[in-house]
Amino acid sequence: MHITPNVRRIAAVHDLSGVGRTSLMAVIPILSTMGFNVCPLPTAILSNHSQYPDFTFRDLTDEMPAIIDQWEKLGVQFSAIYTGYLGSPRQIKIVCDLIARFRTPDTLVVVDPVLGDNGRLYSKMTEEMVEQMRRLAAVADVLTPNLTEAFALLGRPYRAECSNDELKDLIQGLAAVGPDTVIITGAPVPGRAGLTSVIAQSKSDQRTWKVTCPYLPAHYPGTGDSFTSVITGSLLQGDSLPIALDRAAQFILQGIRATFGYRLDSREGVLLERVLPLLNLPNQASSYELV
Ligand code: PXL
Repeated sequence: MHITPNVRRIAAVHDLSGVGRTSLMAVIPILSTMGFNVCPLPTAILSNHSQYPDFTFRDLTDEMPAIIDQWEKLGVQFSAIYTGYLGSPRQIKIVCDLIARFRTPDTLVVVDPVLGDNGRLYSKMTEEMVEQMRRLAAVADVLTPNLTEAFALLGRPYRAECSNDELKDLIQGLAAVGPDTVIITGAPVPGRAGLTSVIAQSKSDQRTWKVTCPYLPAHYPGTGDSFTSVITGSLLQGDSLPIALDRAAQFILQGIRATFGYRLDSREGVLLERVLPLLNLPNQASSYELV
């Protein structure tokens, strides 16, 4: 008798930034720890992420179609295709092509529309990137914008504090473009400076879930990448949407707590190495609510 390991592959389309624990340097350790075989399709190589004042940037757009062709030749299959930071508008067409060629009815397509944070676009992001990102969002099963990205994708002016009804309206605006599930991260809780939240809804369900967490006054790049990585792993493991939200929010909170007590340069991100083992523990705190 032959026993085959049930290895599930995830195509991970993100940049590789050497310093700062963003993108592939969060995606690979998290999803590997959760038991998946991550296959990176790097979009660019940076010395460090783009929230530092300067960085080197090698665009890999020209290499990507060759890698995709080779993957097709190898006959590899993916349980999920998960995209994040993209380095040029042309890459978005290439990624749409990857999805069209490798998607099966069982493939989970997760799009994290990495564009900006705190009301501003990242330094390499242009209006053309925002426009192209809308096209990619349209083919996602799961879309995970932060609040800044949600407003940018809808072409609406950014507002930091939104009521639950306003957040639901953003979710529905984004779902109308195509994705089944929209998760908005980093939504401040009006009047409660010490809290932050994530809110989500699936078209196929219509209930809206919210997880509220303590907010520590520090900004760590890469937490969005870590959040969506845990969501991807959790949904692939068969968790429900609110449990996936809980797991991801708890993991980010633990990462921030593990880091905040030190006097570190917050641009280096959270001490991911310290908290990875938590991914293999059962979900302890459950705090989701219906809103
Ligand atoms: O964490 C998102 C991200 C990914 N990749 C690069 C970035 C950022 C955020 O700053 O600069 C290169």
